[in-house]
Amino acid sequence: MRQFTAILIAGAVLLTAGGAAAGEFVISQKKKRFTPKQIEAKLGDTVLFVNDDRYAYNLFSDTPGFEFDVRKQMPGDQHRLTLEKRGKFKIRCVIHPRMKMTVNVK
Ligand SMILES: [Cu+2]
Repeated sequence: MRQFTAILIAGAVLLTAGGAAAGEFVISQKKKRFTPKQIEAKLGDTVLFVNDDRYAYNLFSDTPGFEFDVRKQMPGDQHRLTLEKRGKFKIRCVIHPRMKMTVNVK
């Protein structure tokens, strides 16, 4: 019962914030692929990268102004990225050169 009340309150907070509420995108890394491969986000949204595979991954971006490197992500690891800047950038993987995805922050 206590948990149910907490959920109702959380829903009310989201409604109050309206269109400005930040959202979260979940990106799965599996079979040397990002799913989804492209997201349209807004400023303040977050992206949660989840390694759903049995192998290590290493996400990074070398798009000028958006550089980051998650370093080695072991199976099951999660990494959350907050989108603090508008623009479009690519994310790739050091270990699997064919892995690519695009993030567009509006
Ligand atoms: Cu990879």
